[in-house]
Amino acid sequence: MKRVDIIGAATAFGQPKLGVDLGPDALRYANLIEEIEKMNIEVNDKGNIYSDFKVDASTHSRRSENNLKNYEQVVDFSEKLAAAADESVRAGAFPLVIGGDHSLSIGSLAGISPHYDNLGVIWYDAHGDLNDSASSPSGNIHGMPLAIACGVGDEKLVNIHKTGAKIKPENVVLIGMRDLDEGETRYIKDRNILTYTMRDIREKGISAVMSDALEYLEAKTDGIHLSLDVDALDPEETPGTGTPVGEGLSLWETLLAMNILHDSGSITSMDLVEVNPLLDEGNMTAEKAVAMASALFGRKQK
Ligand code: 4U7
Ligand code: MN
Ligand code: MN
Ligand code: MN
Repeated sequence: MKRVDIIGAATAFGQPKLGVDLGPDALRYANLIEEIEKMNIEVNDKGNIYSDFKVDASTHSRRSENNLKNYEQVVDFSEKLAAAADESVRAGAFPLVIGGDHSLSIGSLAGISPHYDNLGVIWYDAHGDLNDSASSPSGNIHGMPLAIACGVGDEKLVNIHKTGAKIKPENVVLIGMRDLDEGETRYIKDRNILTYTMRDIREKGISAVMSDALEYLEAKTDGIHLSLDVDALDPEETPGTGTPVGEGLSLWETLLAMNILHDSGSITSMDLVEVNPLLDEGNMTAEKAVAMASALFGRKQK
């Protein structure tokens, strides 16, 4: 890896709560760049990407076209982010896209995936993010990015940056699942997506889960993108996030998971998402997210 490019995805348009667009700066305050540099890795902070649309607190997420809230904003933001992520991979860097809500993965995967024949994806999250506008109970686009990347959903969103699906469902692994909607469960079953629920993790242990996920993906992909939603962790660990779900992963399990991914040498890009400093206790969620990213880049646990 030549260097890590930090791309700040300062967007809150994928969900209704204000403040998640401040996530990239909360991560910088928590010394994200310095901690990665400690691993003797060159870091290039490319600053933040913003939508041309400004967040209006009085109308944010109220209007919904076809059950897709803030639709034009998300389309606009996704195009911009895709261009930045594309440029970063083209330059030989490792894009670390920091959010921002999880709708940013529409843009990051659109920009990154064209550089691979078969990009694998590890989706580390409490949620599957596999809804489309018909199955979504909320209309919040942060619950849809993985479906969109697989080519399911609104045409404009599916065709961001490059026409058609960006990844294949057989190249996806879901880890940490404990809040799946009906339509998502059906899609996972129909496409036979490799899924580790919290129960699976309790039974097998996080280390076996990560090794199995890697073995499954390494055999058939030429790069692996990690999409880490901090709500994969238990809300006691990461309270500063918009859609917390109890009985989640612990920090130590996640640091171990990141060390295993680091040791594989197989991860080629990453999203770090859903840090909302306005919902946090101090800046603890950002601080833990920085620890997770550092572990991915090789910081060892004692
Ligand atoms: B996140 C939800 F209904 N599934 O679609 C939805 F439970 O990026 C939650 O993982 C989505 O934080 C959570 O709105 C999106 C809901
Ligand atoms: Mn989530
Ligand atoms: Mn998510
Ligand atoms: Mn969330």
